[in-house]
Amino acid sequence: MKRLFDEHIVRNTRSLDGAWRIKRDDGNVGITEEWYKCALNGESVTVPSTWNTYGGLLTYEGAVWYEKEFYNVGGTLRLVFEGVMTECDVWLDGEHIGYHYGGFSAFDFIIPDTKTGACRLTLRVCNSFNAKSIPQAYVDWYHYGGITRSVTAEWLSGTAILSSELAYTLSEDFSHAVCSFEVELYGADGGDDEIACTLDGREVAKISASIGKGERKRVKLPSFVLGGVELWSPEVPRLYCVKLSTSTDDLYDRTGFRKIEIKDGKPHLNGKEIEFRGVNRHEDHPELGMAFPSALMKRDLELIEELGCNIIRGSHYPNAKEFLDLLDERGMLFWSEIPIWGVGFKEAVLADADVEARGLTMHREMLAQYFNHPSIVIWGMHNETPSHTETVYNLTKRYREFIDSKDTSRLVVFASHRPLDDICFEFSDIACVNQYFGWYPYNYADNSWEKFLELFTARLDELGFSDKPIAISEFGAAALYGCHDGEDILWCEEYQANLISKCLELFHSTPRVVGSFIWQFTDMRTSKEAGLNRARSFNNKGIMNEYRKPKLAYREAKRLYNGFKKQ
Ligand code: ADA
Repeated sequence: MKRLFDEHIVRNTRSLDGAWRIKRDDGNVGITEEWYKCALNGESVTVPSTWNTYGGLLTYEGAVWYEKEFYNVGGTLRLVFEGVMTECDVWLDGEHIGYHYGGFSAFDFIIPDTKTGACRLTLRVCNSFNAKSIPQAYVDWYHYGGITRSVTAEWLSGTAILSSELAYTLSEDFSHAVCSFEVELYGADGGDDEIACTLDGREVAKISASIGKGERKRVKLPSFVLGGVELWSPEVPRLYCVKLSTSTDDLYDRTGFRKIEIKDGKPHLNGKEIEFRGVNRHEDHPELGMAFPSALMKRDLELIEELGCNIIRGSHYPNAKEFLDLLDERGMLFWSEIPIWGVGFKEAVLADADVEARGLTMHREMLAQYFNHPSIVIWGMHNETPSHTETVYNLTKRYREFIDSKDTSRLVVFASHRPLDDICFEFSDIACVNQYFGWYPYNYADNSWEKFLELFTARLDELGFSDKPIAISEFGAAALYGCHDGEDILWCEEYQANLISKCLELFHSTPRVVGSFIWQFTDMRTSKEAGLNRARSFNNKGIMNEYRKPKLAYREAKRLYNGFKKQ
């Protein structure tokens, strides 16, 4: 995995990033013509990337085949894909080894008893949409395709450690934590071994385990008490180094101890009330799409820190692990969600059992892969669905039950665009609403935000949720970078800046509102479906343009957010 530290020192790993070859499959004939059986002789590209970066493929939707040769040292080979958009089949030397759906989560395949020597890895990657896709074709981001995140080959031996999750409960005074690790093991050779765990170099747990060859199983290590806990917080993002090892393998990770909860109707972090000063961010670059370059992740984070934010909403899908590592290091909070997004998800789509199951798998993958990141304080279940219907009520209930069965250490929410008839708020720790008064509809001069907040608060109280905090998970207006005119002129920087500053002042001074998430950090390319209402086919509600040049709204939000920080 591409992280900000090495996950393995003992395990033999090799990055498969770099040169690959691709061949587009316009007629979708690759499988029937068995393209996986021999070399594709396609054109060279660099992975990770989106194919939309390459000539002639900017708007291509369908299947593209990828191929790479590498030296296999033999034995148990594990292939780890951190993100392939959106679905893919994988072959090794012409043998089908697996399929994965979902563009934003990592997956792996383990192939035992492989031969030593040069081998050929082939992928059929497809970004088409159908009635069961997550997301649906109607999204407000671009339809990218390709191997968008890193690929790694690993060779496993003995008892290998595939993943680990640390669950902990902090004492009331936060001085100590009762901790337990659950690890996922793989029997590359099978047999007995000891799994040991250290935190910052100090051994904290050990267990013996037997595993069969080819078996994948989860094991809980004995729980232990960690005294003198140094908390992770935005001010002091203290991280602990986790090392898990067997006699033949190792896995490094980092974690931090913190407590997020709602108390007396307000979010509290480590016992202290916290106001969320947030921004929505797409992991998107104007030239490179969702294969977002590492070097620019840090730049984005610095710009968001300067803005005075303490939280980012990863709208609308799990972000690269590397970005989460950065947030862990710098004390930035994060809301992570799956791409069940808006308009495309009509009630009938969400009523489909396959779609619901797919969403559940995405939740399962997100929770498992991001479990140890202290920066993630919120899991998001969905965004702007028909949450006034029983279908979505039942779906939300099941998703919430699932998340609660895996992790009770974070807040769980969804973002509603129909707060006045939504029936799902009981499943959300914060009532999160997306509203665009001042843009759709264009009526912010008549105090619609103030009126809305009154109505919404009254509705929550009536429903018996008088203790439920409100967050404005999206609000904003579009402005074309460099377009200047009066404050009442739509699409101008002045209009956007004025709207955002009025909103921030209002939300900050409304006691029931505990956070605001500006829509959005930067402009970004959008889909054909959404593009009709979007100048340049971009969502222009960024407070910076797509090249991270500040609009007036960035400066206004920076002034206000940094001011709120001091209060
Ligand atoms: C919705 C949606 C965002 C974006 C926004 C907009 O609230 O959740 O992804 O599309 O609208 O710009 O209209």
